[in-house]
Amino acid sequence: MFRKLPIVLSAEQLLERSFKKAKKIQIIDRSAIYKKKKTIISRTDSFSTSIISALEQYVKKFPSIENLPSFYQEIIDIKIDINKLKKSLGAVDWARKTCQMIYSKQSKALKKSKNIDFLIQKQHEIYGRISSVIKQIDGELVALAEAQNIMKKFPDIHDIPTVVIAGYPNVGKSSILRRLSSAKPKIAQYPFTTKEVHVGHSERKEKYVTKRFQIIDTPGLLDRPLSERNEIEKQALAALSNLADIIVFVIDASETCGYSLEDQMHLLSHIKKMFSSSSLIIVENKVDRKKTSSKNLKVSCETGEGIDVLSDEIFSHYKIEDIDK
Ligand SMILES: Nc1nc2c(ncn2[C@@H]2O[C@H](COP(=O)(O)OP(=O)(O)OP(=O)(O)O)[C@@H](O)[C@H]2O)c(=O)[nH]1
Ligand SMILES: [Mg+2]
Repeated sequence: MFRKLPIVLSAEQLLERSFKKAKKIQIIDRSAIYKKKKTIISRTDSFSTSIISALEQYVKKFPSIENLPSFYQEIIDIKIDINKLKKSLGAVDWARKTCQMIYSKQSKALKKSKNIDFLIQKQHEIYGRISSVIKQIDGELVALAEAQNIMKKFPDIHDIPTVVIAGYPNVGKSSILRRLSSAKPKIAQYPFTTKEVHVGHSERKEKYVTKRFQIIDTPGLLDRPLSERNEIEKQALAALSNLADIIVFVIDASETCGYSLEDQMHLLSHIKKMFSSSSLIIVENKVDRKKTSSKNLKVSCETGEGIDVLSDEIFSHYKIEDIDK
């Protein structure tokens, strides 16, 4: 969704690129004076318009945050300082307008004169004034490029039935996504391996209907108040609140994740209350290590036990009216 954002250059890069492009221009004319005059005008034209149009693209192609799906709005809010971003966009737009003004005013004077010294002087004036405007917004251009780099890495989320896998850190959420889809999230034996949301897909053809789910692996959540949650945990909550039709809550009863079953159950009761409109599937993972007598679904990502049953359970929640979503 954000992959096609234009590459935002720093002030120095933008000026260098525009100067280089302008320098290559050489106009041919039988009259030596006209040749010089036309070349100066053409180079000044090229320099100014390439800067103005780059600045225009940066602002125009930047997605309007208010019109984005709510999940992205929340993730942007977590990962990017929106006020700073708005300020940067405003500054870039101000620079575009200022450069446009400098260029239109001065280029009229250029076109009228035949005095080469005057033309060169005017050309340098335009170069100098535009360069100084661009240098003034260097910080904003860098901030915009940083914001875009973060956004380009956002997962591609679609408006289709969605399963969100959640639970304490290290309980096996990413292992479950790997088992249920072809996605390959990183798996490791330490908490907070997953630092952002990952997406996989699972589909089944049943008679004439293709049932397709988007499955989202989230970073681990600790059982603590929102005000104490870190940026990584907040992304999990953003996925749960904005995307989850079904929540697969993963428990590690073996406690090899490093967290007690009691704490995990406490988090579960919070999740139940917070996201009561989503369907909930409770899964005990790592049953190769410990199997409890609870009624929860039991799986092992190590041996594959129970994965088919989990998949059946997920697809049993598929609503036919969701097909057109
Ligand atoms: N024995 C056993 N180990 C498992 C099982 N599932 C996952 N693990 C191991 O548990 C550890 C954590 O697995 P992950 O899938 O990374 O867990 P996670 O919940 O995604 O972890 P975070 O991203 O850090 O929150 C890894 O060392 C896995 O190999 C299982 O069913 N049995
Ligand atoms: Mg993980």
